Amino acid sequence: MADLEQLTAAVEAGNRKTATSLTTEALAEGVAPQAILDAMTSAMGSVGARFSAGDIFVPEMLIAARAMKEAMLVLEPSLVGAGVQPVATAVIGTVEGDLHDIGKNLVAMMWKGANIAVVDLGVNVSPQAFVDAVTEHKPVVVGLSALLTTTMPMMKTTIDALRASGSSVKIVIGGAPITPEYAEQIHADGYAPDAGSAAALIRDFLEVPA
Ligand code: B1M
Repeated sequence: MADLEQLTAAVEAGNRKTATSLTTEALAEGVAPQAILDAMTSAMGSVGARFSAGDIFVPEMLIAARAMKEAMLVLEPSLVGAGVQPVATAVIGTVEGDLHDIGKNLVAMMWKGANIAVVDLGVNVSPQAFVDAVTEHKPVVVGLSALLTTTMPMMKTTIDALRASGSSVKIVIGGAPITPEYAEQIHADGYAPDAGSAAALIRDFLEVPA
């Protein structure tokens, strides 16, 4: 009998082979795809919390995400077959003028781990491109990343453009130079210091259990 607790542990430990074979086993035994997905998102929730607490670091988080990604390749056809949908859509990007994307990619990865469909606009994203993506994809959350003090003001320009377009989408910001005070000052809806906290924050917005 496939053990979903073992699957959670395998993803958390970044054990790709075990995660994939336990997923195959669980599907063969008729375990509901949603329950299998929940076991994996729960693992990524723990990974995020441990990363935020400083108990693990970027490599461990990447390894766990890779294990989930591989097991998801096995699970995805069954999820689609069972009509299981992502809980929401989020748009993310690094603001205009800024080419740093490692942190932004980690946030996108953790959001995917929380079963959120992520539209990643990449780097150097103009305010208008964010507005267009919100119009097209109707996300629940938009994430803005900036790593340079010189591109921080572009976050405000982007938020102003989104609000001027009439959007009330929740806006989360983050990046090394960003502070909670700055987030408040430019009227962002949320600030996350790291990728784990960004996943916890989006779960709070969506009222999704960890
Ligand atoms: Co650049 N760079 N860089 N750089 N770079 C910094 C940021 C810098 C602090 C280095 C330094 O001088 N000590 C400095 C900024 C100084 C400042 O503004 N005060 C700097 C500079 C000056 C520059 C250039 C101007 C250098 C030059 O050309 N003269 C130039 C700018 C280019 C541009 O963007 N227009 C530049 C270029 C580059 C590279 C292209 C070479 C490369 C980026 C490669 C890439 O991203 N694909 C690079 C790198 C690698 C860095 C450092 C070394 C590492 C950044 C990183 O990836 N950290 C960085 C120094 C440093 O941070 N120690 C530096 C790891 C990553 C996991 O952390 O991105 O902070 P981080 O993400 C965290 C959190 O911040 C948070 O979660 C992540 C995971 O926990 N987070 C969010 C991030 N986004 C979030 C969004 C959220 C929530 C949380 O919600 C949506």
